[in-house]
Amino acid sequence: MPPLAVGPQNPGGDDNDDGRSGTAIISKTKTRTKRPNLYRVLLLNDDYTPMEFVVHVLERFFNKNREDATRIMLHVHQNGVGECGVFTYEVAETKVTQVMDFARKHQHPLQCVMEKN
Ligand code: TYC
Repeated sequence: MPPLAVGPQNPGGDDNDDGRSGTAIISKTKTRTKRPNLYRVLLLNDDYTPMEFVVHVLERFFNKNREDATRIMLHVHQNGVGECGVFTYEVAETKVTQVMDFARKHQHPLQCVMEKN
């Protein structure tokens, strides 16, 4: 016995059933991967924060080894600003907050900011 009539939107049917007995529509959903916006996290130079503290910040919060941390710190010292890393919005925001809290706790005026890449 043939199936009872089904409407144009195929009520009651599954997605691969066009309502005609013995036939099916195979649909494929396209995967669309969106690249996230990225943000640079920057350290700013000042006259008071000890160089060793900045190196420690780069090791602790940006997972730099001592050599890279020293290179970045000296770049900031000489140029006024330097990049610690590039992250998604939430990660960048967390890094900035962690660095600012840590600097405040140790009473250093070190500033850390983020900017859209
Ligand atoms: N200019 C600081 C000094 O001479 C060192 C320093 C480097 C401070 C980098 C901040 O982001 C900074 N003690």
